[in-house]
Amino acid sequence: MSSYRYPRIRSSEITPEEVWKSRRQWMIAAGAATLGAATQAWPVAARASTAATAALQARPSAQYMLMEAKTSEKDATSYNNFYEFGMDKDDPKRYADKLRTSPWTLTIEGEVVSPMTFDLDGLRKLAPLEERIYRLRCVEGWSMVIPWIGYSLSALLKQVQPTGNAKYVEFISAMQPENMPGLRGSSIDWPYTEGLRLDEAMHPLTLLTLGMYGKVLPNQNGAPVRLTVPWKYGFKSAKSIVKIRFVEKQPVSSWMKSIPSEYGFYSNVNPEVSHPRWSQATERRIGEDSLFAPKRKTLMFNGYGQEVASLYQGMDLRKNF
Ligand SMILES: Nc1nc2c(c(=O)[nH]1)N[C@H]1C(S)=C(S)[C@@H](COP(=O)(O)O)O[C@H]1N2
Ligand SMILES: [Mo]
Repeated sequence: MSSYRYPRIRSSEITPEEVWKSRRQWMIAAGAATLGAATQAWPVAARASTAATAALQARPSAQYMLMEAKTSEKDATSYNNFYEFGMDKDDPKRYADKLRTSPWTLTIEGEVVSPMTFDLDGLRKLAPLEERIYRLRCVEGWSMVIPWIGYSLSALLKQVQPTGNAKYVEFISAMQPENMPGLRGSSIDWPYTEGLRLDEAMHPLTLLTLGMYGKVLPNQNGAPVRLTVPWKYGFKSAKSIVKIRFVEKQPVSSWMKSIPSEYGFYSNVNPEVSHPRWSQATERRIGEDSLFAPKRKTLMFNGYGQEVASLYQGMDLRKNF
């Protein structure tokens, strides 16, 4: 634990942004217009309060601040993969407001001495929240640079004391059939499931993510709690997690189950090993979509080789893709 103290919180930071914005607009309107026009502004504010994302305080990480232009918040929250809400990039933004994020519990079980269940408040208070800027690289060939908020997953995992049999960690996303139109599709064996080797899960880069862009996670980005594993393809970063299970055998992820020829367990970003449908040599940075924007070269381990290459020493990464 550090001795970092949270700055005093201003009211603008604990009020959902849209509410204080529209409240400010209402005050401006009230000053300028008739009372009738002003009262009409209230229902709008009330509606916004349910969907708005509240500010979340975090200290900038000393170690993990990528010096690259950030993707705009608008792009990062409107171009998403969250198949529970549909296959198109704009489906998550359109439909994920239905996701029920409160109450939320995350249960940690399996090969552990003491299984535990956390609510959101417990998760937020478990360790100091940090802002970390990470690259996110989707296997489809695009990437973003996002300021995430959270703390190393290891801080959470240590609480339950893994047994000697724990070799892998499995992550299971929420299933809310009444709220997730995508669950009716059979492309994926629901619930969305991912996995990491124990040392990958305990690596300090692996982020238990509770927010982004200074706010709590928007639903379309995996509210209220997701994973961010920046040296692996984006699909390893499971959204809206409800269960973490320590296991002895290598888990079979949803993607491995549905298309075993295309998806392996490791899924490290590797420009030298192409996916059957997509070369992984280059990537398109979201927001740089002009005809003249040069494609970027994809970096081994998405640029995190210095931190993680040693985890794979002696492994054939063509076989273990
Ligand atoms: N539960 C769940 N998690 C998921 C997905 C999903 O469909 N369902 N999509 C994955 C994929 S393919 C990517 S690229 C990232 C996208 O994260 P973002 O929308 O926050 O950029 O989330 C990953 N996590
Ligand atoms: Mo992805």
